[in-house]
Amino acid sequence: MKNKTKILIVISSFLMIIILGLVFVLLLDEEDKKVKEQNSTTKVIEETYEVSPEEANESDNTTISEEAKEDTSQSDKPVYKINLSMSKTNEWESDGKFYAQFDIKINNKTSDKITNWKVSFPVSDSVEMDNIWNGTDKVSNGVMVISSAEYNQEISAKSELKDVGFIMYSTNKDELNELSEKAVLLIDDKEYKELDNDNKETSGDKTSQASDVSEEKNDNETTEQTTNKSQASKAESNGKTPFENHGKLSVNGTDIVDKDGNKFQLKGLSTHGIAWFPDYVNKDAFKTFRDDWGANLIRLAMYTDENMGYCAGGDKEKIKSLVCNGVDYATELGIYVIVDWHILHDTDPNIHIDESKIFFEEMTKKYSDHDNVIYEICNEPNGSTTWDDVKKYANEIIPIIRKNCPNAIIIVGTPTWSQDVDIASNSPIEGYDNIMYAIHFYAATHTDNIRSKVDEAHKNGLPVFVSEFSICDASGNGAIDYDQAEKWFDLINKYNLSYAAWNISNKDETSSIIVPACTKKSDWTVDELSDTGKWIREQIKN
Ligand code: IDC
Repeated sequence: MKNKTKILIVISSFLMIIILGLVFVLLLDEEDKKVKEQNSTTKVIEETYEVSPEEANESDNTTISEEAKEDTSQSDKPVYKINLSMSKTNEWESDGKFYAQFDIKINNKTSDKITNWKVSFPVSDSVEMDNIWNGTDKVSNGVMVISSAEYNQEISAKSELKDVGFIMYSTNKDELNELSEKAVLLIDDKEYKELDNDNKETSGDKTSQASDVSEEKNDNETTEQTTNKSQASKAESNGKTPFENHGKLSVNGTDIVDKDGNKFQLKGLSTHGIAWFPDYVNKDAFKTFRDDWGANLIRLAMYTDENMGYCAGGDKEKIKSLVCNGVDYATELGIYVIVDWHILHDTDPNIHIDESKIFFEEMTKKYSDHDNVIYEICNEPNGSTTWDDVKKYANEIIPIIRKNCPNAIIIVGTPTWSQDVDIASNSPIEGYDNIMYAIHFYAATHTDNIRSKVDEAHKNGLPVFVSEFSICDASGNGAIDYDQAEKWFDLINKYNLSYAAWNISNKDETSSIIVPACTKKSDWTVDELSDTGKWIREQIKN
């Protein structure tokens, strides 16, 4: 019995040890879990503090920004091929004023680059701009217009412009909240409305909205096409563009002839200085001249020496890109275009000959396959500049152009503000085809004595081009002389002279074809044309 008792005691003690061991292991496990949990909490806390205070603020901003995006209901906006998103990314209050920060993004989904973008929205007097980056702001007549900075005017095909932003403040918080909804994208100064059909397969309400919108697009397209068709038929009677009908031009005797050898007359308008009036270099303006005026020519006047001209401190790249845009628009519209090296104040073209060489080398290389481009190498030699001086210059510039464009028409300016075609006709430039000579007139100043120079030149077989004229006096201002203007046009038509009227702008001077009060940059009604504009339109139309 004693032994049995001993065995029982040993067994129960053994069991007790096992049980105690198990309890101990369980307790340890619990403890371990707690420690692990504690560790992981610490880790979360550590991770939280791994974010720097600035970054923490940014993430706060992100939260605000998401709310703000909802707040601005970007998602309800139609999606365009070039889509604007202006969203409020932050807001705060300070000194009793409400501040809001906005981001502008422009997504260019098209295959064309954008060169003139603006964003506009109405503002009341209570809203002020505090700060803007990567853009410029201007308020006029209660409309805020945000334009590009110098370096982000261009948005390449299939790319998005970001990083433009601004902060505005107001005492009226509601107005700030509504700005995004009211923002409109302007491309080439016209509200952009071409919808992106590929984006209509979105969810929920958006789908129905998008399909509504896409119907709207179809309507728009129909209108646009009708307009295009009727406008194209106005361009030339068979519905084709001037270039489609007449192609590469050349000079035959005193005439310009087209690809089929038929006499041809170029009729159109000259810009004012493109650096001063850049907004008129736009496709819709050129289209208006082609379709509403019946013009087949645009002259791009690039001043070389006047106030911030190309060789006088102007932004060369910017000015050059205006020339290139102008050439591109004219080409797309099937019209002819003159690239004009507009000397004036710099009386002798030899003064800037080095820059002229570089310019024409670059332009003719770029447009070597463009048969619609004409090069005018010196607008108006004047002062003591002689025809020999001009010939010396021309004989250096023409070979540069000829290397890239063996047949392009070249217009050479003549002394005395391009009046001395008679002198040129006695000693024309030799060794090249397709050279023409500029005659310029301002009808209230230049009358019979200058017309007789044209008669003389014509008699001598000189091909003359009226690459600039107006019907007021030689200052570009003063009264119109309709009688003299009629006489000039009799001569123009008698000799089948091609011409470009000075000038496409609304500057407050008689020669501007648009009235000063009109700020439209295309699609002008007759009422928006100055007296000069109205008269010249009639000449071109006939
Ligand atoms: C004039 C412009 C005027 C501008 C001035 C600059 O009309 O707004 O301030 O140039 O000097 C020309 C020139 C042409 C002149 C025009 C009228 O080719 O540049 O434009 N003109 O003066 N030759 C004769 C007249």
